[in-house]
Amino acid sequence: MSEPSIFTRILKGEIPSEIIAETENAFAIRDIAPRAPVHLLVIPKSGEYRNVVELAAGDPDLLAELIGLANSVAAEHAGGDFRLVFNTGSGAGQTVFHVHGHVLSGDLTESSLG
Ligand code: DGP
Repeated sequence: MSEPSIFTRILKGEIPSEIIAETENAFAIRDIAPRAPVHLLVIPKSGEYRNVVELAAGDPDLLAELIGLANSVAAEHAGGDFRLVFNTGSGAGQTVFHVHGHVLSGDLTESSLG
């Protein structure tokens, strides 16, 4: 068994982070190092999928649930419009291998997820 991810530890309350919204199978938090005026993360509660490609292949309904959660947190925290980014692979800047989407909003001209 691999170690629980940082997001699993947040979900269990082992690492402090406010859960700002949740659905049956997913939750949302604020990114610890925001790179946009609004920078939230939407995360499946299960850490079994390492990236969005695995999630789409293994559980497309959960991917749809994640996108719905992104839409609702963007409506609540970002006025509606948002960018949804899934870094996929370390070469693309992924550092946590528990699939998560970055919900970005506000002035994005300076934002970079690299
Ligand atoms: P990525 O690079 O795509 O794997 O994004 C991982 C994100 O997770 C990164 O933007 C920072 C965020 N992050 C890492 N550790 C923590 C933490 O302990 N709390 C919160 N809220 N966010 C974290």
